[in-house]
Amino acid sequence: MPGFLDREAQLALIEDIRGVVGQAPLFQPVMPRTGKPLSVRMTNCGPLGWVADRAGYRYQPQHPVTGTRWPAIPERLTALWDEVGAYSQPPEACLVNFYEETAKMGLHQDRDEEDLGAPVVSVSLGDDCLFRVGQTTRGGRTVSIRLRSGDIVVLGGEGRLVYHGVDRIYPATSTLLKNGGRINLTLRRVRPAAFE
Ligand SMILES: O=C(O)CCC(=O)C(=O)O
Ligand SMILES: [Mn+2]
Repeated sequence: MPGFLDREAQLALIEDIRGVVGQAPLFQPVMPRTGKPLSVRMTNCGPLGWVADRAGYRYQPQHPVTGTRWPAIPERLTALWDEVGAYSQPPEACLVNFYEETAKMGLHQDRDEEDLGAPVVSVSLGDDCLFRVGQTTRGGRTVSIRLRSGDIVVLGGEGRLVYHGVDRIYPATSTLLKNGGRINLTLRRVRPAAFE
């Protein structure tokens, strides 16, 4: 959904995320086994947060470095989930990815969630990126889309398990973040409703 959030809404979200990062600082995730750092830094808000370390990829209630619980998902984001996610259960995790100029994210599926019936709602803020979307199996045809600040992508329904990734950031294409870079937020439902 190109241009879904206007400038004012984007700035309000940045303020919210500043609050989250103040309580749950960005950490450097690493690849399971190899320990190779991912190029993004991340944090989370919500009852659960996605983490990556030598032991694997998973959702957990605590920040991996500080050991404290993740801060709550800001109301503006739960409202956005209600508006565009249209799912019966609230989101449980909001992953915050911070991309510096040279960061990227390889093609992958989002499938660490137990409830794959729920969509993933993704918000782009700051510099543009080249986003790539493929098929539900690895190696299929892909299309590239330039995502701009304020765009929303919903991975849901038949598209819930498509491969996707970020090939590059276009530095200095947005003035939203004082020091540049790109922030991506993904709202996720992790557990089936029975676990509420
Ligand atoms: O940065 C993006 O647009 C995508 C992020 C993503 O795919 C993820 O965090 O799983
Ligand atoms: Mn993803």
